[in-house]
Amino acid sequence: MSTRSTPLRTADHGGRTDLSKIVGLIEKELDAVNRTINDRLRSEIALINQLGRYIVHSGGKRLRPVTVLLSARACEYRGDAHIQLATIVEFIHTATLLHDDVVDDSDMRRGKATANEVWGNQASVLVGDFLYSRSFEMMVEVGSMRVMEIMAKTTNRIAEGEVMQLINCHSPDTTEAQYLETVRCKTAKLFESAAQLGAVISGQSSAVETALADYGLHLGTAFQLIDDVLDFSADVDELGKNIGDDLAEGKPTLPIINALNRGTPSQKKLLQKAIEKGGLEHIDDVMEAIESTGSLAYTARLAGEEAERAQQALAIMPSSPFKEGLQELAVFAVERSF
Ligand code: GRG
Repeated sequence: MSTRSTPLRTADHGGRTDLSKIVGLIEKELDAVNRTINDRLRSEIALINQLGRYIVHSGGKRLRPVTVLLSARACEYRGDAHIQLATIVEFIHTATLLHDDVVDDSDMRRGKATANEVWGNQASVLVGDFLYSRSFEMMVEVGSMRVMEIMAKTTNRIAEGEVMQLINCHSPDTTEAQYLETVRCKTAKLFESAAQLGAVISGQSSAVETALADYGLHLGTAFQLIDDVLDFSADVDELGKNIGDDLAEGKPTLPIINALNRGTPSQKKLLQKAIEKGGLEHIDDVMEAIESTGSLAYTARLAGEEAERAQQALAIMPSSPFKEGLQELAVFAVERSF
C-alpha cells in the first residue's frame, strides 16, 4: 500500500524507496559494523553466543546503525568511532527487542520464531541484559562523557515509554497525545540519539546537533506510526510478524484511537470492548471500523507529516550524498512495507 500523502522530497527513482540504495552509501562502514557486532557479541557462555547470534543475524534492517553512519558522514566525520557507536545503538535496539518479545509474549519476529519461543523467557531477558551491558562497556571505550550522557538518558526514556505503553494497555481512554508521547519514548528516542551521535563525535555546533536530533525524533515517530499501520495491513510474510498483534494484546495504537474518536456509537462500543479484552475475536468488525473511519490513512498522513519535519530539520546541513541518504531514509520510513 502507499502510505504517504504529504509531498516528501524523493529522489528520481519515482517508486518505492530502495533501502539498498541508501545502504549503498555507507556499505563498507555497515560491513565494519556487522564485523564489530560479531566480534563484540562473543562471550565464554555458549548460550549468549547462540541466542545472540540468532537474534542479530535474523534479518533486521539495521536502520539505527545506518542512521548513525549517515549522520556522521553528513557531518564530514573522519574517524572510526561511528562504527563503534552504530554497533552500540544496534545492541541496545536488539536488547529492547528481546525484552519486548518477552513482555508481549510474541512468538514471531523477522519471519522466525522469537528467541523466547526457542530458548524461553529467562534466557531471552538475560541475553538482552548482556547486550545492553555490553553496549555500555563499549561506550566507555569511546571515552566521551557526552555520548554516555545521551545514551544513558536514551535507554531510560525507552524503558519509560515501555512502562507508559503497559499502563495504556487495555485502556480505550488512551488519548492520541498519550499515544504519541509513548511512541516518542519507546521508539523515536533511539533514532533521535542515533542521528545526534553523528554530530556529537564530529564536534559539530549545538545547532547542527539539535537539527540532527530533531531529524531522528521525527524519523522515529514516522517509523513507529507506519509500524502501527502495518500491524493492521501488512503482508505477514513481508512484515515477518503476526498481523493484528497490537490489537490482540489490547494495545490502543493510533488506528484504533482514531476509529474510537470518529466511529459510530456501535463502532465505539465494539472498539472499546476489543481493547479492554484484547484478542482477535471481532477482528473483521474492528477492521471495518478502522477502514470506514479512514484511520489507517489518518495514521499514515501523520507519519508523512513527521517524515516531512525530519527532512526539514536537515535544512541546516550542507549538500552531500549522505544528507540525501538521510532524506531518503525518511521517505523509506513511510513507504516501507516491512
Ligand atoms: C533494554 C533499554 C532496554 C529497555 C527495555 C522492552 C523495552 C524496554 C523496550 C521496547 C521498545 C520497542 C521494542 C519498541 C518498538 C520499536 C520497533 C518498532 C522495533 C522494530 O524495529 P525494526 O523494524 O526492527 O527496525 P528490525 O527487525 O528491522 O531490526
